[in-house]
Amino acid sequence: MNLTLAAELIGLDRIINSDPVAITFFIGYMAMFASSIFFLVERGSVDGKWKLSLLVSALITGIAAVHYYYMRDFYMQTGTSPTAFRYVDWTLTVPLMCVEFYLLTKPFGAKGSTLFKLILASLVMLITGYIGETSGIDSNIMWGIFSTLGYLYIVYEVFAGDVAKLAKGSNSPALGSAMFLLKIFITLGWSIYPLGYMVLPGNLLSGAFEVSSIDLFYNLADAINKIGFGLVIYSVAIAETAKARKVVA
Ligand SMILES: *C/C=C(C)/C=C/C=C(C)/C=C/C1=C(C)CCCC1(C)C
Repeated sequence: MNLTLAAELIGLDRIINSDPVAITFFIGYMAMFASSIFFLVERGSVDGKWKLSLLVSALITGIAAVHYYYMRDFYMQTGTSPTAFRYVDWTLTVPLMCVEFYLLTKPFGAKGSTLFKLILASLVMLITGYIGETSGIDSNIMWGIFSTLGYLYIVYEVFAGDVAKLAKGSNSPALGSAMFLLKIFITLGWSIYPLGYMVLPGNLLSGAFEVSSIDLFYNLADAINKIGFGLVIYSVAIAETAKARKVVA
């Protein structure tokens, strides 16, 4: 068997030559995988309480990497969006991102109830989003609106609710600048998802792109949000660790 034929059989040819969606699944997988290793190894260079934050970052990208592995296969074999895998991934990783907010603000008094509210809102956002993506052309705008309410609640918590108040009261410049960046992720980075959703048939942007390009939006957004979010937390952890060590020395 020659090499080209072999490459065609396992779909590599399509990944490399002709299908941008397949390429982003492939790159997404590698990037998430590499990020997990990075966060796990770097756990060793930060102080105690930050180790848990970096572990959660590694879990977020690690869970995504496993899902990307399967999503890529599913997409290669069927040419359709791996919607169920996608939502299982998000249902695990978005609550973990809420845990990151909780861990960041916990030293300044964050309570379990704040975490509970954030996770509840993210579940509302994702369950209604999944129903919207699978229920067809007539009702996906309605479910999209319900989902957006969950999303806006998270934005509210981070900008003006408990999370915002605790961060403001902390007097930690490192936490202040991390919160500034995380707010950009939550508003700009996360808004790529509803934009992708609006490309679905029957929705507000349908026809503007091919239906398969919904995965292009989601893959791009996942890479930005999961890896970027982790890097922001990594940078606070490094800055705070250096500060604590200087005080000791
Ligand atoms: C790592 C995965 C992340 C950060 C996923 C975030 C997903 C969203 C912010 C999805 C939001 C949606 C809406 C606001 C309305 C339409 C349906 C969704 C689920 C795509």
